[in-house]
Amino acid sequence: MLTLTSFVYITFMIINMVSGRIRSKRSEESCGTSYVRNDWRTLSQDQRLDFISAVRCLQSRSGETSGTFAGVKSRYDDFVALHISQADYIHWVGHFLPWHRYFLWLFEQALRNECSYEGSVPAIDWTQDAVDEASLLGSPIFDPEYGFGGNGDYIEDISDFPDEWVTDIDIPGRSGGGCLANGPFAETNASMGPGRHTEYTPRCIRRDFSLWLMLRTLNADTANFVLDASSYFEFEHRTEGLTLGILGVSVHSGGHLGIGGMLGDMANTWSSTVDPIFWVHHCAIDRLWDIWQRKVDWESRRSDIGGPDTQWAYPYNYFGEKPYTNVTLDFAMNFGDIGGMVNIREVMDVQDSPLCFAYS
Ligand SMILES: *[C@@H]1O[C@H](CO)[C@@H](O)[C@H](O)[C@H]1NC(C)=O
Ligand SMILES: *[C@@H]1O[C@H](CO)[C@@H](O)[C@H](O)[C@H]1NC(C)=O
Ligand SMILES: [Cu+2]
Repeated sequence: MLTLTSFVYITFMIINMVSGRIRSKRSEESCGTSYVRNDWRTLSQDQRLDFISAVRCLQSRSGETSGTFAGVKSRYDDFVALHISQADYIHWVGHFLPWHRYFLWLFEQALRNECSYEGSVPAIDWTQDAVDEASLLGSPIFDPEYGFGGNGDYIEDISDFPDEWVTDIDIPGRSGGGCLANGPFAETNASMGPGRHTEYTPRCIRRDFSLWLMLRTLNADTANFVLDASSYFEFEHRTEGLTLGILGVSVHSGGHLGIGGMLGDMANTWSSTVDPIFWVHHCAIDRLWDIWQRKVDWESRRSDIGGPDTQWAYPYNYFGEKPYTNVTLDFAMNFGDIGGMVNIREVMDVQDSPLCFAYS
């Protein structure tokens, strides 16, 4: 039976929900400390070095999941192993963006809580770099001293590399392939990969730039095409790519394959996280989603979600039809031993609890 009190209360709740007051009230209460994720370009040299030191700190602390993944030698590797183990379930699916949003946040929390880092994961607005080759190569992100270093040395003949090392589509304009030649991670070994391996296989981090691909996919036109999507379903589709081949590469794969080329780690679907530039690129992608959400009609976009729960199902049915359902806000995402299960609903608003940050 509906008592008068509960009727009044429910009516009050509905009015509040419609006016959006409950959520904003909740976020004021639950976001005790919020922080801002800034663009790499706007950080001071000290702030850039702080981020790099924090990453190195995670790489020097002991991991928590080596019981499950033998290759885990550091706290950083916990995140690498989680991404490898989930990779077949979190790409080319509707929850691609929410999963990576929360993944980035977990990594950021580890930097802040375990390595005394006071900043955030930085973003990068690639559209400012992807204007010509000189701007790309000169991007502060690739700086050897205050950035992540640049390309690997050029390896012309890649025929001796095992299949699992090599990107499965041809990347025109590749120009590297060797171990990182400079930068703070040139001496750092990846513990796992390439690919699905989670046993210990120490090896250098490689990059194999294709400036051609970066210029094509990270420019303002591509970003605007993605941001012009009229639904989350379309936004996510445009972010991951409308077709599987090189011509369909969009903002997400563009950063991965443009930096990783044929031999580089960033190009690897499973183990790309071994290259710390992963975090900045994914932050750029997450920032685009946040911009899209807030650009028009925030009230509906903060709860707009969709896309298949299963990899390679419609609209990513490149290999034939697969049964699927579209994800909803109640879809549970898997963060393994690091983060447990988290519903998409929890990560729809970066400024609300539990995330509590904003993009500048
Ligand atoms: C990196 O890996 C290589 C290849 O396995 C190995 O020879 C080298 O000693 C490792 N370096 C470090 C610092 O672990
Ligand atoms: C999933 O969502 C898309 C876009 O709204 C729609 O075209 C498709 O029919 C939906 N699929 C299912 C199984 O409901
Ligand atoms: Cu990923």
